Amino acid sequence: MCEARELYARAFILTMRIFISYFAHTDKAARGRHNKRIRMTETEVVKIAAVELIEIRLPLVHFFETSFGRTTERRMVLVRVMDSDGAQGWGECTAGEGPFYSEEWTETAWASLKTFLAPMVLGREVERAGEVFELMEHVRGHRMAKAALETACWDLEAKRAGIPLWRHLGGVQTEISCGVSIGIQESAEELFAQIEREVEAGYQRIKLKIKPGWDAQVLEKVRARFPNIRLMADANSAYSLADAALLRSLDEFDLMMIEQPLAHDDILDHALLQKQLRTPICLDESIRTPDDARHAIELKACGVINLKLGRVGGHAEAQRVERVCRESSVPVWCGGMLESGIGRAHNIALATLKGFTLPGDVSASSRYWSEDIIEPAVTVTPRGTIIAPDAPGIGFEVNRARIDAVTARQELLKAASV
Ligand code: OSB
Ligand code: MG
Repeated sequence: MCEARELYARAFILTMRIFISYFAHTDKAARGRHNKRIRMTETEVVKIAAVELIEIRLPLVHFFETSFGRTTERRMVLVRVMDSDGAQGWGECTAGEGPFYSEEWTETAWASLKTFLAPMVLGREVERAGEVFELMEHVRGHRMAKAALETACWDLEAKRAGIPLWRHLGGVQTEISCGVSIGIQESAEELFAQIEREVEAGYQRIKLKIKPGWDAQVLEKVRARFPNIRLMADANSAYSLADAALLRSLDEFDLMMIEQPLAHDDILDHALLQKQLRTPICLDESIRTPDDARHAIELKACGVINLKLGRVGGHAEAQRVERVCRESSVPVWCGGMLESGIGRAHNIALATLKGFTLPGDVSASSRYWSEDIIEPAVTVTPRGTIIAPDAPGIGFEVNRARIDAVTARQELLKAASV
């Protein structure tokens, strides 16, 4: 009697289990047809309920000049994503104030995010931040705008999981090596003073911006004055193949590399130039996709790649570029775009990946801002490193009051039904 009752109970439970799994399955299949589901963690599905766009203006403590122009104040778009459980994540768009480094700039980033990109993510059930880039695949280009939104989702996901973003990305270095990028100055003396200061602070390598008229002679003087520093130059596409002789003359200054001497969208001419130089070429502007990296390596157009989150479209694409480079033993380092603390924190997380073997352009907040928008500000150790933070997500507190004080415009975009 007792046995029969137990059998009956077991049969009942089994029937109920089949019943439940049948409905769960059809429900999932039905939703899958209408809505691609992407899982943020192993067990949770996250619904992106709102996206806030915030444009801030931050004056630089010192102007920054490259071959394409001078920047005195940054206008950047910040992105805050919120899920239906109230968790949030922050990202930053690295587009410049004008379409000079690339075709993206603050206004196109704002418009692209508002009109196309945020609507592609809003209301979507997302299983993994690593698949957010794919949700936006129908938009061509606009990688900096995409990266702002995508990186915010990574911060949110890492915060939900309660782990630092750098660990979540698969980072292995607890401390990253830092260099500085020094812009074109009013005089050689001013440049020497800056180099002196940065070397004194412990930075592991110095990058100098060059352009026609501020190149060989300046580098010669700098090398004479600082014979032992790790030195490199960044031309931001200021030269052509016709300048090969001049570029070859830089070989004697023992530069670690020369960054992006030729056109912003070129790979082939860089390969032709590399054959004529002893100094390795580092590509920046030319590398937007994992395929660009593969092509450049295949053609021997460079010996090093500067990897920037915004330029490639976020963490998932950056991981793929890092992998292409690592598998070909091409060293990478993390570039900078004069980021506020939010973008800087994302750069720190990225630079902990295994392939980042050279000092990058990620440096202390105080070199850029009188007061950053995160707390604490990013600081550099006397040995020229930044220690990856322990706190969940980007690992720094976002100072909303400071952001509000420098906000030029703000807009909250919500999913149609939450
Ligand atoms: O080419 O790496 C570049 C800044 C703005 C645009 C392009 C570049 C740079 C830098 C500055 O070199 C790096 C930094 O200090 O953030
Ligand atoms: Mg560069």
